[in-house]
Amino acid sequence: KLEELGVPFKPDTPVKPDGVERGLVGEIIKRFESKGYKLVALQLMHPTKEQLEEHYGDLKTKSFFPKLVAYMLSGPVVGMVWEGKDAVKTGRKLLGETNPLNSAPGTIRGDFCIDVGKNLCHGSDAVESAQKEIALWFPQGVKSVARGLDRLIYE
Ligand code: RTP
Repeated sequence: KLEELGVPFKPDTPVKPDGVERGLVGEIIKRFESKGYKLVALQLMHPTKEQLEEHYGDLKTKSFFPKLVAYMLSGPVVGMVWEGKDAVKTGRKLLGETNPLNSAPGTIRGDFCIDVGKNLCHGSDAVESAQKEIALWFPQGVKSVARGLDRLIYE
């Protein structure tokens, strides 16, 4: 287990097409950096329909699924992996609620958007999903930058 190895959690946090289009990539990176997380992978990507159907597999039966996939295909996204203490749980706090109208000011969604269908960024909801999502979006592997943990852990 990663926790037993002392490896900090690593959520996968892509900036969605509206975030790239609106020039908010730097702002989103800044929020995670300012909090104290380390950026360990970053990539501008043009996702395929197949990758998105796998990424959002849990939502396949939802009525909004086709629109969600179409929106995620509408432009490039920026995939990121962040490393640090409790990064999944705290990372999602930095993002805010799924619906930006319920997101507190001070969160990314609370400060920059109003539509659930254009909510700027995704954050893995658990360490296990982060591992699956990192494997999906960064198949080349991600190298830890944590002190004393300089080794490939997602090969
Ligand atoms: P994400 O996976 O993108 O981080 O978002 P989340 O966990 O906060 O929310 P989830 O329930 O996994 O939904 C994934 C994305 O689907 C879109 N959505 N649209 N009622 C709707 O139209 C609706 N509900 C969800 C959102 O873009 C959400 O982030």
